[in-house]
Amino acid sequence: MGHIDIAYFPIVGRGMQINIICKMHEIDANFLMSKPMGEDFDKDTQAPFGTVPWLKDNSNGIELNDSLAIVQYLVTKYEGPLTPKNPEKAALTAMYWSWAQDYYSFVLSPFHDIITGHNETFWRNLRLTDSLAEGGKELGVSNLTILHKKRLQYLEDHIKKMNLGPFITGSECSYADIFIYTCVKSVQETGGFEILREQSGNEPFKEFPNILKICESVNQIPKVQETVGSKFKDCPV
Ligand SMILES: N[C@@H](CCC(=O)N[C@@H](CS)C(=O)NCC(=O)O)C(=O)O
Repeated sequence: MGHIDIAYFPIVGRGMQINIICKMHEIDANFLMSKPMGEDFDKDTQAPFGTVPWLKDNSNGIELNDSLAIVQYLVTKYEGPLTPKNPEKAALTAMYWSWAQDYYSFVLSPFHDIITGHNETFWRNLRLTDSLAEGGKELGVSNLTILHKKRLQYLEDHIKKMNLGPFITGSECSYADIFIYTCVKSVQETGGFEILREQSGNEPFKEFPNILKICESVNQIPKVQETVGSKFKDCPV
């Protein structure tokens, strides 16, 4: 058992990037599956904010309950290829991570509610993204598809204008690249996101070649390949 405990769900979500980061930094973590999708951990009673991902480093007792805090802690405390080389890279990485976090929160997460049939208003209101409130599923999917394109277009235009590559902060992969990659791949490959693929002629990133190029650079990293295996195809979302 590793000295770091990390709890998440058996989905890509906000968890797979943490698995990849641990692999790339050779961090020996013990991955727990939280209720209601697993039995190792109860996010409602054990995580301070009732969400996952959650981390506890048993070497010093620190407990973290936010994905950005978790990845920043891991790459700072356990140095490796994803550790930012200077304050400028650190700030840019956090900014691009937050782009992915917003895309996840406002597009992918509400899609999850539609895919999994999560209809409780209170659950959706917690996310401030009650896309099912008016018009039901069909309008919800259509609105979220528009939002998906809008959010991606900003990143695409920015990459082009700033001539960024092969990774989002330059020549080296950052933890932001990993999150952008897991978001894109989950839309491209997981069973649940067929709903969005169908809306976009099976090519949800057709208009975003520069984003796809960054994902391809991440995909070439052997430890990324080793971690993901067939998980994108196996996970529901
Ligand atoms: N800002 C938080 C958001 C955490 C979050 O909403 N996690 C979701 C899973 S990706 C969750 O725990 N949902 C279950 C719930 O809210 O009860 C982070 O990035 O860690």
